Formats: sequence, C-alpha cells, structure tokens
Amino acid sequence: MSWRGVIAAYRAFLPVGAKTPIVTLHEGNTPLLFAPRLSKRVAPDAKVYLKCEGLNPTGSFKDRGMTVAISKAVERGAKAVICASTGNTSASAAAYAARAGLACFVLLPKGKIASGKLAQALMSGAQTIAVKGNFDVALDLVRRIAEEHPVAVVNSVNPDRIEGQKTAAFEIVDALGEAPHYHFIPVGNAGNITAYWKGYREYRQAGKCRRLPRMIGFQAAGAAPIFHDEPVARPETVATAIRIGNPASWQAAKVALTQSNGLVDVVTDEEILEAQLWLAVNEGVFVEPASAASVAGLLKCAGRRPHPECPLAAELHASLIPAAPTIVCTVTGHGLKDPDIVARHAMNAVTVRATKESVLKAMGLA
Ligand code: AN7
Repeated sequence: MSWRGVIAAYRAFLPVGAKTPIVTLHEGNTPLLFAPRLSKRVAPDAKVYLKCEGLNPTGSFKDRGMTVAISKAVERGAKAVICASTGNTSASAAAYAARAGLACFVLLPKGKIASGKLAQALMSGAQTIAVKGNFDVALDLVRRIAEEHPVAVVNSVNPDRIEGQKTAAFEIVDALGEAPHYHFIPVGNAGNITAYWKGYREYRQAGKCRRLPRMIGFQAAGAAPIFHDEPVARPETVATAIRIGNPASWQAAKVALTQSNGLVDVVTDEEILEAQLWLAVNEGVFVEPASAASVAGLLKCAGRRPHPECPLAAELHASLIPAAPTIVCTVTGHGLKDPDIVARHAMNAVTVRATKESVLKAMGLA
C-alpha cells in the first residue's frame, strides 16, 4: 500500500473523525537514516540515527502538524488561516492552505527568513507580510488579530499542530521496534519537543514500546530563553528558524524535559555551522542550520572531545548511559531552504576556461 500521509497512517491517535476532510500532501514516512560516521564519533558502540524531516513535502517537519491543523480548520468551516513564522511554518501553511483552497496570511520577521522559505510562501499564493520585528512580535500580532477576526491560527499554539507532529515519534518507534535511549532535537518555539514527548508517551501507553527516551533539546546560544529560564528580547542566530526569544510552548517543553529526565543546552553559531557542514560532507545529509543544532549538540556533549561544561557530557563519560546507546537526532528541515548559507561557509565553485586542460588542472590531475 502506498503511503497516504500521517493522518491515514495514525488516524486512531489523531483528533479526526469520519467527517473530517483530510487535507494531505502525503507528509511523513521520512527516512530514519543510520549515520555510521556520526555514530563512530559518539562512541564505538553507539547507534545514531537521523530522522530526516527535510524530506517532507515542503521540506520540514511542519507538514506533519499542518495536515491536521488545516484539515481541522476546514472541518470547522474556516475560510482563512494565519500564522507567524521564522519560515518553515509559513511554507507549510501556504502549501496546505493552497491545497485546501483556503486564504493564507503569513507574518514573517522582515529580512530574517531564509530565501527558500520565502519563495515557498509566495509561490503558494499566501498573503505574505514582512513585519518590522522578530518572530515573537509577529506571533503576538497573529494572536491579537485572530481574537477579532475569523482567521484560524495554525501556529503550534494550535493543539492540532502538536497532534500531527507527534507522529514522528510513532514512526521512530515503528522503525526501531523500541524508543531510542536519547532523542536530540533543536528547540525554537518548543512545539516539536512537546510533540515528540507526547508521541512517545502515547505510543508506550498503547504498548508499542517499553522505554521512553531522554529528550535533549538544543537552542542557539543567542536565542536560548529556555536554557536561561528567561525570555530573550533580541534573539540572534545564524539559524533563523530558531531565532525565537519567547517560545509559545515553553511550559510544555519544560514538562517534557523534566518528565523525560532530559536536558536543554545551547550551541553556538560556529558549532551549528560546523555540524551542518560535517553532516553534509560525512553523511551526505544537507540540512538547514537550525536542524544542525541537534547534531551540533550531540557533537558537543558526546564523542572524544566533549565540551567540558556540558552536563550531559559529564554523564556520558561517567558511563551512566547504557552500553550501545541508541540515539535519534531530528534534523528538522532541508538544506535547500537556506541556500545563501553557503556564503557563511566561504565556499564557491572554481571557475575555469572551457578546455579539458583547465578542467584537469582544477581536478588536480594536470
Ligand atoms: C528547521 O517556522 O518556529 O521548537 O515559524 O523551522 O517546534 O519551534 C520553525 C521552527 C527547528 C524549531 N528546526 O521547532 C517557524 C518555526 C526548524 C524549524 C525549529 C523550527 P520548534
């Protein structure tokens, strides 16, 4: 049977009924890719997997939540949806709204959106509004507007989004036959860590796995309100997707971290970019900067040279972790979302004359 999206696959776990019109682009069923080189860097007996969410229809994990949010919006008779976004939510909302025939309004922090994401919102016909302010300001505007006007909010403050996004945890357990020991994940607005934790708990409740993972979240150092336990007024990071200073799901994320005996830590822009490049070069997986935060975090706290101040590193090295740990890193969005990042890596093609000799010289063969 061909895959028909996360609602068809996990209907019994989702808030849909016989009358819910299913709006889907066949999201989900993304690769859980074993990462041999990354595993080796962590520990000789570690098994690290990448949950490659960039392979969703619009190139990020947001599609899992959007299929449920848009389907429910249509069921409730909505004619228009609205969201604030650092880029991926707007790309997803625009596509699913287009599919459903709904009007879509997206509020974006002006100048702080990766070009691929902006292209997606525009091309899907969303009314795209650049706000002279950051994501937190834009989300506040969205909430105030939706209180007074008939537009459905499809940010993750909408519980239908969390419901859809939890299916990624289901897929991981279905693939591994058990939950991993550790789940590493980037944290921005904190909806996804909340969703995974909900998914793992519900799946264990249903008898699909026996263990629950420890949730290990990573924020960008310049946008780390949960880590600092304080809102950040002016968040800054190269990982624009997680440039968020006051996460909507802050409290739920704290519950996930506490209940799972998890941790939240930070990674610098340098660590993020290094991990992004390392992953592309060593595992063939090109992810956007925000997505590399989970891998940067893993490299920070595991491996031969862990960061001295990282609590998880201390723990990993005190051998508190099980032998042969299974670790999943969610890589949340595709590298093509943010093609301009290549400039930050100071890389370029070599230009040569159109002769065999010139090409051979560039190849180092002449
Ligand atoms: C690639 O699109 O918040 O902690 O408005 O695009 O659930 O917010 C995106 C977030 C990680 C953080 N990786 O997830 C938005 C938005 C990527 C992202 C996150 C985002 P949350």
